[in-house]
Amino acid sequence: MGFCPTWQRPYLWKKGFEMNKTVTLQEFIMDGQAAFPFVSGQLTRLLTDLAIGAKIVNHQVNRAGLAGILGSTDQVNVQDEQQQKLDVFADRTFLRILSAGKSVAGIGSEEREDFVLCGDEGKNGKYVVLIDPLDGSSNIDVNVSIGTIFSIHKRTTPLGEALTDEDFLQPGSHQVAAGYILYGSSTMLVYTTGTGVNGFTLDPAVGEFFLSHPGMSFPDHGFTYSINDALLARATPAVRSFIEGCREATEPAFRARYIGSLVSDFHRNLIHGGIYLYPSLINKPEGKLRLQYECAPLAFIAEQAGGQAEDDSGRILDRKPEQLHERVPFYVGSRHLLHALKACRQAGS
Ligand code: AHM
Ligand code: MG
Repeated sequence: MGFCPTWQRPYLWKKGFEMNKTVTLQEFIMDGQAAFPFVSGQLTRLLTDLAIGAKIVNHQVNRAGLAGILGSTDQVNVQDEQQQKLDVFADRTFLRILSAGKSVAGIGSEEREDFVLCGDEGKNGKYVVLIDPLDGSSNIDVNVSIGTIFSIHKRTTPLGEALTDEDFLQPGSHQVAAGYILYGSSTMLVYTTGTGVNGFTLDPAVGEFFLSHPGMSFPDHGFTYSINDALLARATPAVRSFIEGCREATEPAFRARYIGSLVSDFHRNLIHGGIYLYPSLINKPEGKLRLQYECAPLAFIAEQAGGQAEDDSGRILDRKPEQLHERVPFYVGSRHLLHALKACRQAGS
């Protein structure tokens, strides 16, 4: 252990919380407010609103089959993908709740072509949110875990002025917070404000998130790789050689695990150790995943948990987006596996 002491010592322990005490997400956020430079009252409000949105979306996800709202709408989103009904619901829910608070100036959603300004044309809120309201939505019809991913930046234009594109096109390294909600066998909210990663599990009986995974970190060694195998023939030689290496390893042997739902695949790898890859492809060099809505927030969490996240040329968090819906190849997970992938790249394989 020991290369990143901050995330080894979860915030609660530093503050002297009793770890046998039940801690709600709200308590945790409130307590953090005073301790960190960016955790002002507005960020507290914003994180609280995201948790409220999570509970509402979770309720709909759980009752989707019963309510007859499974399946697709006939609309196509900005990425030319067919939208699912729950995508629409999640998008509207998060936008409604976040716009109603006073802390958000503007929101970019994976489901919307352009960003949305909140309040008085975005002049007042301190933060900008980028959100994938329901990732992995092609899995909804088959009852597979899905997720929400969010990224929070401080606005760059001064308060009182209208937001510009630049507020939404900041590199991931400027994020003040990022997180995801996993609608799985349990519903979890995992987030970071740059001082480690903490996970909270929803108790559906009382409708409250409780701290269940303090100080999350990638295990030092992980032996799971997650990639859509059908894409491999079109992936780069480095990725093919890396996967070949994983397949050949025997001491210990690797496991291949791919749910096809990014939040679920990332979460499993964070707990057990592993690597997720969505590579650049011969006919699609930019890959599939969106820098702003998926890769940058998960990269922030990964680094805070002692892991690593890269595209084909370097650190995801250093990449400055040129457009809102930019796509990037994405490799994220345990450090030693990212190092091995880099070695394949450097070997020119
Ligand atoms: P989405 O944002 O349209 O849901 O797409 C993102 C999803 C990820 O959750 C998942 O890892 C990936 O797409 C799966 O893609 P593929 O089916 O090409 O393997
Ligand atoms: Mg998505």
